[in-house]
Amino acid sequence: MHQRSALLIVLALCSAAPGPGPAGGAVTGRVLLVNNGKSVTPVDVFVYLEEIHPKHRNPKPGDGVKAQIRQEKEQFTPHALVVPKGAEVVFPNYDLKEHNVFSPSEDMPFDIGRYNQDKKGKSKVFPVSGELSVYCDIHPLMWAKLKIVDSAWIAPVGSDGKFVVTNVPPGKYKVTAWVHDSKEVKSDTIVVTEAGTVDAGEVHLQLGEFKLDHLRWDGTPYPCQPGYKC
Ligand SMILES: [Cu+2]
Repeated sequence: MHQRSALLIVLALCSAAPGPGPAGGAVTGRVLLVNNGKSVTPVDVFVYLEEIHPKHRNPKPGDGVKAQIRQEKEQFTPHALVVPKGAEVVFPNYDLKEHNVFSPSEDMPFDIGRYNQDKKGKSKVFPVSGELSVYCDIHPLMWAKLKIVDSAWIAPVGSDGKFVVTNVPPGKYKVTAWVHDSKEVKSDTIVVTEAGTVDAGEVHLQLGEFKLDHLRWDGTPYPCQPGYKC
């Protein structure tokens, strides 16, 4: 069981790049996170907007966007992050010990190697949409979930369930609510007008089952170590 209460969301890191042009409108709403029939405090919950009539965009919504997941106190922080397609995610190491970053994801497996304290960190660009788990090849309890979306309009959900997405160009959208290991939920279609604020209402998101059960990059089990049952 992981410690949701201890998680931090670095809000500024995912303030995805609004495109050039007018400031646009805002979208507000609320996410009700449900676990076993009861509402729970939202942690690691995000929303992003999907266009009803997507426009072909070049560059990608995340081109030039940098986000960060730290390695600190033998944890990845934040544990969950949503970034726009094309974004670069940096993994600085703030510990005085070696860490690694890899993902066994079927669609986007990667391993950026091991490195000791390095506050600049190594990074990786994520050019396609998807969802993947990120681990350390040395420490089995280190985990993060990364979601890459074809959207420039991403916002974290507060502990009160509320969210605000700003700088949204006029048009029709659906709000998608996401928390890792769960199915996404979409709102009804909303219409954003220039400089206006539209309330998307409330969406109910069912919390999934989190399992920290994975192998190392080479497919072998982790060796026994303090705090880890092998
Ligand atoms: Cu590590």
